[in-house]
Amino acid sequence: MRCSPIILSFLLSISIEAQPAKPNIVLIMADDLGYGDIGVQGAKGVKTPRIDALAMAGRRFTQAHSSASTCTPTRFSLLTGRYALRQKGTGVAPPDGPCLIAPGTVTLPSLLKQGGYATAVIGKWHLGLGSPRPDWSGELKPGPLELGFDHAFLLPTTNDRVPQVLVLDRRVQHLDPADPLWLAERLPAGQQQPTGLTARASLKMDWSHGHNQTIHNGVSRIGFYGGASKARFRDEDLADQWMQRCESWIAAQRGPFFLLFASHDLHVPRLPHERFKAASTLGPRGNSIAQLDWCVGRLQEILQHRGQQANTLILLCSDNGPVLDDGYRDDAVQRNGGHRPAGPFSGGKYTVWEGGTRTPFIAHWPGRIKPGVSDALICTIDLPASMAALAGVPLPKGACSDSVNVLSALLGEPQAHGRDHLLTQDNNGNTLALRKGRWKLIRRKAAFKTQAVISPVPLPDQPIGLILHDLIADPTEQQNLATQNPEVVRELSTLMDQILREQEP
Ligand code: NG6
Ligand code: CA
Repeated sequence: MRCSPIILSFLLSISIEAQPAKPNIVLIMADDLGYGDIGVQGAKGVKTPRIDALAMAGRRFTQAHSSASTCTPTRFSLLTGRYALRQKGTGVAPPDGPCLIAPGTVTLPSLLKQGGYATAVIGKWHLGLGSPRPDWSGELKPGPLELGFDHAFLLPTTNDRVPQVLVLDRRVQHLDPADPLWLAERLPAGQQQPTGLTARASLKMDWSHGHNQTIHNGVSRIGFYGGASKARFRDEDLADQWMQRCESWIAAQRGPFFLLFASHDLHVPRLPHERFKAASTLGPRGNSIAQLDWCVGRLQEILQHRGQQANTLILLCSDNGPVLDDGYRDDAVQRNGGHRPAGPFSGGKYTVWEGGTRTPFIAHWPGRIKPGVSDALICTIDLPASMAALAGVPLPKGACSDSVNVLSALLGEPQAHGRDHLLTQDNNGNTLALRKGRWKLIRRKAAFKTQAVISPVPLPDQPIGLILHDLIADPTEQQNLATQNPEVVRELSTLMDQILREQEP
């Protein structure tokens, strides 16, 4: 049968319309933002009106976790859908560290790319670049572009680590070949330059522990570097530069897109733009929260301006729990007042207590996600499986095997449920926690430094070994119920061992 071109184009348009359009996905991952650091979850001394509005118009999750209590392992799992403890060397990445994810690995962006998405990462990377180490004056490869991102505009690690330059796709932006960038753990022999130790009095923000090497922008950092004078940024301008890049990249898209905006707020050194100087009563830590909130609003404006707001799923979460003094004297402790960065929970960054990984988590998609609050157990590691499901991309066999498809919970569908259980870890996986139902088993292999812990009540000294908490009766994790509940300990230990034994297929 012959079909006239008019009928054919009519039939084609019906079939296109019958296919629900794939939404854009904007994933905002904050840095060190605690459960209690946003207005809707009780923040005091800082206002987060844009984040609060996002939460009110979307779904707010009260039992969402980052998979680890530091940055690198959480981001590793966010992209790969694999628990970071399965790969050695996934703790906080050093300035000169190699790319931690092997090219060819199935990742969150590679899955979305397969589903027809354009993909970009803008902000903090902290997963290493290059192999066996970054070639700062050449191509920084492998990196995000080998892992499924079409575009990258990045701070290589953290801003308290050298170097203070931005990476545009595979190269340091504005690098003058006549002024190459060198980087070292120790100051090379014969090289003279002031440090946080030798020129401490000149610093605009003093350090409290570590962070006393190269000085840039009046702030001393971890590690040594030199050169690249035209490539260096001012910390205070980072958020604006990232927002400009988000805007231009979004404007260039003609089909569905996935943008990972990995904010550096509120990681140390906390140097938000000067216009946020008086944005909170908490000092730089609160002012950085205000800057993050501004970015959330700015992204929404950008989407609105392009007519993309209704068709965009915005997700917001943090990479790990909060910390007050993380190495700089920025008054975070002195000006904290009655604010509870981890909300009602114990512990914070570096710990597997709830405060270390219980993250703010918002899913917002106008017209599609019914506003509300959900207590489904979900984790940042679940985004590869969930976003692949949203994009209609089947997961290749064995890929992202620790990632659970929690899309129905994210969308707030009836009968939706989150995970059955969840493993969380500290930086290197020396301390693990397994959550299942009301129970949480902590397995602690090493003594724990408590310097960074923020808790509503002092935590008892906890032994190396097994600790069992009932999170319903004891949400602040005060009591070890292991001795009274041997059968629960046995069940959760067996499950933990089973998870740890699972290898790459
Ligand atoms: C620690 C740093 C801390 C922070 C952290 C990584 C010192 C004393 N402390 O080693 O300031 O940079 O690493 O944070 O150097 S994260 O959020 O990227 O995991
Ligand atoms: Ca972090």
